[in-house]
Amino acid sequence: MLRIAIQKSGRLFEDSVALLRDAGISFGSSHSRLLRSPAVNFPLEIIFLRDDDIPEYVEEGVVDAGIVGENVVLEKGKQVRLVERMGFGQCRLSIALSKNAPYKGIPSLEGLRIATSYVRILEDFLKKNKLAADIHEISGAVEIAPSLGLSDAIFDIVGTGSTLLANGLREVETVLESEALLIVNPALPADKQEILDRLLFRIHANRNAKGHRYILMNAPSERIPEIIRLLPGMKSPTVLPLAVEGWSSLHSVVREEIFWDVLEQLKSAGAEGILVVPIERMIV
Ligand code: PRT
Ligand code: ZN
Repeated sequence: MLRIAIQKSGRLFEDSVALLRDAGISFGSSHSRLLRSPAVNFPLEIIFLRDDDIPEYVEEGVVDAGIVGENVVLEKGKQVRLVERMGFGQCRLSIALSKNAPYKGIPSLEGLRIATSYVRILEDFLKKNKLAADIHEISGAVEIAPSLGLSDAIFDIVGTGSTLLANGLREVETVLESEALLIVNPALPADKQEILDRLLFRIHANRNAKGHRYILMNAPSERIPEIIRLLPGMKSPTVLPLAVEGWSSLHSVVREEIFWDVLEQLKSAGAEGILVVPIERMIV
């Protein structure tokens, strides 16, 4: 059985639950009062924790794996193995100044008082840039520190940036681009690794499916070679004869990012009745 920790409530909760459910894993109600929930159809137990505790629990082997923001993983500095970037929970850790404060690049930060709850990451950044600054550790509502006269700058998580704006602050340096990570205990035994691999297989099948579309079209048979050149599919496309003489049906898989471009080119190449359908699961 693999024990995986996810955030109990908060910004990563819903995406983490959706990821497991989309992988076909059923578990009991994920009500916030519940602290653990065994999966009914997969050897997995879900433990609901505060995100700050997840790296330590994973390091100590209290849980085998966890889904948590990279910002938290780096700040806690625990010994964990990174398995996968999850593609959700994106944010950045940035330095912000009062909107009217002068800023001429990183040297302008020298000697400033910076309020943050991310002391370790900020110290690493300052050290790398050979800067001395006065770090004030505070645990919440960091954005109001400059207006209270507590600090000259802040170092905090930024999502859309509207909280900074609302507090009269201006983002001047991005120190870290973060997203949710899947981390595991570095000494994961082989039987648990096997379960993790099964889980990853499902997660990848879903991710691949989301990034691709299945495309079907009809075209005059003499146009097929040209159309095939336009389709960078998984292997070569499927070509089937239509009941009408001289026409074929062609099926392929196209990457999400390029399918609009490909559609236009297919149309100019003589394709008709083009259908684009979502793919539910895709194993490559
Ligand atoms: O209770 P628990 O300790 O588990 O939760 P928490 O309150 O510590 O964390 P939570 O749920 O707020 O965030 C969990 C994780 O989501 C963070 O560790 C980040 O990895 C990620 N994340 C993504 C964010 C944001 N986006 C984000 N915008 N975490 C916090 N914010 C804050 C930001 O600091 C600002 O105060 O949200 C506010 C709004 O941001 P703007 O820039 O969109 O205005
Ligand atoms: Zn937290």
